[in-house]
Amino acid sequence: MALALGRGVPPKVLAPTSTGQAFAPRTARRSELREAEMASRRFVAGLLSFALASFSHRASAASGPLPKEDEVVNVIDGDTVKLEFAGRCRLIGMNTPETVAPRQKQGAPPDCYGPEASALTKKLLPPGTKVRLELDEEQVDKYGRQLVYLYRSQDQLFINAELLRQGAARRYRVPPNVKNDPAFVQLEKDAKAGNKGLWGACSSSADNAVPKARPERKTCKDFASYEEAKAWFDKYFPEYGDFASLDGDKDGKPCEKLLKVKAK
Ligand SMILES: [Ca+2]
Ligand SMILES: [Ca+2]
Repeated sequence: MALALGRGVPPKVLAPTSTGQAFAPRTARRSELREAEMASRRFVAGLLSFALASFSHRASAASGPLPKEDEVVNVIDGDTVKLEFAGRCRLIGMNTPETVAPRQKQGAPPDCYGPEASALTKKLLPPGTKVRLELDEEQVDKYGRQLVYLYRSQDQLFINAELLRQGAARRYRVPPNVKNDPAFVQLEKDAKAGNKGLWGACSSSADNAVPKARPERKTCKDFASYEEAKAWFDKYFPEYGDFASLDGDKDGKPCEKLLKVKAK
């Protein structure tokens, strides 16, 4: 059932807009309660979509954990692609700079080389492109995204690797999904050496495209000052949103009461 569930997550539950771009911030900002609620909605939706798939002409393709072949609906950003069956897929082992992260939703510019990376993935995978999926240890992440290695069916181009080769992505190692990591290490090394893509275009000190591991939750009491709270918030917000619920009014300023303390 878990397999059918994961595969059956209908994109519309997660992405209410036609572009699907609202996904990242919405999921990232979700509180745990909201997560539970969404999980149960996904469960029902998963059941429904599984039932529907069973009657569709492509039921045979959907009988496993994921269909062997799928089709691109659209590219969401450099490392996230929406497929017809698998839904929202995060390419494993690499990370492209953000273009639709919560920070950008609040008006921040895209990260260095984000638009270029997104454009490259769109060029490699236009809507309708047939792709082959390969999995690693974990099939779904905590946001309900499928974790995949994608190969373009027409020529077996390994998309995850191609993005690294062209310097559009940084290697991003997240155990236990590391089976291609040794190859990715080498691709990143070569791209760096050749000043390809972001390696030539972005300052090497910019580490903002590599998601930080999600830390323990904090409350405003854990911070000595607003600046400290803001720094912590900004560090994790791009990847995880306001998971510690420090910014109730969603204005990008966490723990404003710390500002008042300072003013006194
Ligand atoms: Ca990214
Ligand atoms: Ca606020």
